[in-house]
Amino acid sequence: MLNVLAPSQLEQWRSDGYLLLPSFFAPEEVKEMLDEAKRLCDDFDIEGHPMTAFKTAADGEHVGDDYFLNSGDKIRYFLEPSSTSPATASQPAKLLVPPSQSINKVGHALAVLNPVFKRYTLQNDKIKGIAGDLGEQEDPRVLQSMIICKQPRIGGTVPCHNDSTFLYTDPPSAIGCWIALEDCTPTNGCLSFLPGSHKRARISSRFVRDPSGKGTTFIDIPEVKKNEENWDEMDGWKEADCKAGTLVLIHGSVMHKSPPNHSDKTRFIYTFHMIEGAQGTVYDEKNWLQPTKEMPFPSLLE
Ligand SMILES: O=C(O)CCC(=O)C(=O)O
Repeated sequence: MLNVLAPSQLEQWRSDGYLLLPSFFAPEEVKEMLDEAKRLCDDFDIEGHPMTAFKTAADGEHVGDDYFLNSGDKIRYFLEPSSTSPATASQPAKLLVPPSQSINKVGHALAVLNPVFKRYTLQNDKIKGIAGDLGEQEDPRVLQSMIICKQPRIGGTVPCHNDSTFLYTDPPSAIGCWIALEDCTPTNGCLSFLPGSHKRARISSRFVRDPSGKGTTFIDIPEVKKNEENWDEMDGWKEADCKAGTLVLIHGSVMHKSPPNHSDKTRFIYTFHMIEGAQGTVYDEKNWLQPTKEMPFPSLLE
């Protein structure tokens, strides 16, 4: 397997819980992914779409309809909440911007179903090398692969969170691979991290399918929640501005977030996650995202 990470980079990863790898992908590789991301957005047909917006806790409620819950083995489009007029009793929600500019994200099985993104994920020797070098997962399985658009002027906040809240395994094992397809700055909504928080943060809450059978909900883990620190308000947050082509590795417990995009520039990225698939680690059956019989989470190193 390709050796990609230097010992100093591994040390930084372990200490900070995230790692920026500038120029991980060459400009022509980034262009291929960005062109494909833009093509997917241009192909978006709003006709028949359920107007599912990617809402988070910052918007008052988290997305959770069937269109979202059944997207793990498909390529589906989720709208930016402020790209639509609110639905009323007499009027359905309507798009306020052209369809291609209304999209918050496209997911969640690009790594399997889209040949371009598959090439930069499951079929990519450098990505396999990263998983090998990190050495944290014996049998990394890829899930939740998606494009996040952060559209100019309307791209919303991603509130402070860690990823194992959303992709819980016992023990926690999620790692995010986040690839900048365009330059990311504080103005167009780059990521920020609280370095080292992965060492102190425990999973205090879980994003799950609602036990009632409809929608999603957060369930707190009371003994952790009651002692939880206010991560968002802490000193020490660092902005992770980066150039197109940078790969950002994100530990499943590290606290991170991104601000809205008030600029005139897009901020397209491609991201996927890996979880431990080897025996001894259990992917939780309550998680919002579930593998299907037709599409189990694919193994990266097979
Ligand atoms: O791209 C963003 O702004 C947020 C992404 C994120 O939080 C994640 O991939 O966990």
